[in-house]
Amino acid sequence: TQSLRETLKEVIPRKQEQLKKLKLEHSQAVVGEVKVEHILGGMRGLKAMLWEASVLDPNEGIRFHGLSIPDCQKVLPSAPGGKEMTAESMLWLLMTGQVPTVEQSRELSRELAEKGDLPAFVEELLDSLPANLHPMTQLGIGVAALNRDSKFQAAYEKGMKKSEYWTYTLEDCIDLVAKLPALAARIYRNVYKPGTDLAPIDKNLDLVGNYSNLLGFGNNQTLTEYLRLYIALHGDHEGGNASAHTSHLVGSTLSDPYLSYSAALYALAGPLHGLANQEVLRWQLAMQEEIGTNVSHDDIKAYLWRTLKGGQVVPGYGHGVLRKPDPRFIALQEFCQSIPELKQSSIIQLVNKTFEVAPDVLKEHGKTKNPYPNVDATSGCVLYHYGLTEFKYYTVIFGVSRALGAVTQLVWARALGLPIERPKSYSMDALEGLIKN
Ligand code: FCX
Repeated sequence: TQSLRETLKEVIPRKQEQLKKLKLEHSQAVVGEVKVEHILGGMRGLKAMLWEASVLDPNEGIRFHGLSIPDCQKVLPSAPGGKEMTAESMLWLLMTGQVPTVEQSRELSRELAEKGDLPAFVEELLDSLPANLHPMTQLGIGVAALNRDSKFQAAYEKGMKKSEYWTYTLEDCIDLVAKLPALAARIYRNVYKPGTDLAPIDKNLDLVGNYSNLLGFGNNQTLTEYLRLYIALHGDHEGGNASAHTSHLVGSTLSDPYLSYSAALYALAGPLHGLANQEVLRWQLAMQEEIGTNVSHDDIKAYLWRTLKGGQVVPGYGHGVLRKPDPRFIALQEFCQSIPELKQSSIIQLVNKTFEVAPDVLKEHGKTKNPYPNVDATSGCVLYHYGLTEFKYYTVIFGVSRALGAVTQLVWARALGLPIERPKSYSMDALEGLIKN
């Protein structure tokens, strides 16, 4: 069977040709206009980036190389004994645009497991960090430190050809994805379970199977399957979101994949982005504390208004691009509904009930362009139900996942020879000058 590297070697020349043709024949074609609102409004909606692995439709949600989430759930290989798509199947799809065979995805699992151990100095570095340093800060530090062994950086120093950039980038990307479970689980152990042993990486397990095992939840098949789905689903959400864009921007300077992804993690750590899943749980638990578990729709409505009138956002609702309920939210909710135990869970029921009320309240509030839930509205509640209750840790799981899309883009950006990013900025005076002219 063809390996990931062999498949990419076949796919890349075709894409390089496509890019050449686009440049040659359409460089001057107009696909949109730049308005002052784009410059003042966080570039929302501005068509300004090339991103191969996925495209986000405001109404349908994300598609990975054209495949919707339900499509992926049907065609992407699962782990032995499981039903949900694995992280490595998703990585393969994102990287190559092709659905891997079961054998290909297992082969990738094996490679990742073989490369999964951390260098001793990174273990020592993580162990030296204070337990009250946010887990996301720790993850970024750990990922950045892995760049001591960057193959891209070493080859760059020796002087490699531009055409070789992507091959070394790919090696770093595989190493990085492989080491994320050990890194993320060590942080969990150090912060929340000090003194306990970490399981060794099992060479026969998939990436998320190992991650779950290292976290101490390996015996919980339902949680492990949920994590597989969660991590595959969060893998990529086109290029303009803050974490993906950060990784791409930093990578465009030819910083290696470790430094690029470390930077992305600090964008993900913001409460308007990935940290929202921690915030959702904090907010739902505060609601439960204040109004109890057996709540009516009116109780939730009143609580939502208190949040909004307090000048806060409702975490887990709204989106920069999406204008309908997030299909990732729906897929995770369907997972909960398919497991009787989860259906009965008070926190999952509360998330559901909030979904029944919040869109109307947000519509009445009248500010957000999207009153519907995003993925963060539900992603933490299953973790919480099964005893992974340390919600400051939740964004780390998102961080393990988002690497799949970010590293894919790093490989493609180097394969396509994309340049260093350098958009033009203006002061308000200069902008007024532009408007007058
Ligand atoms: N609750 C209250 N107000 C909201 C809101 C929400 N959930 N979502 C948006 N608004 C407000 C905005 O704050 C803005 O107010 P302003 O005009 O006073 O500044 C107004 O509505 C217009 O914002 P809008 O254009 O709809 O949304 P943006 O593209 O600016 O922002 C995010 C998108 C996601 C940042 C925004 O909806 C939000 O803050 N949501 C809550 C946090 C969250 O769930 N983030 C996770 C998003 C995502 F899935 C992820 O990255 O993980």
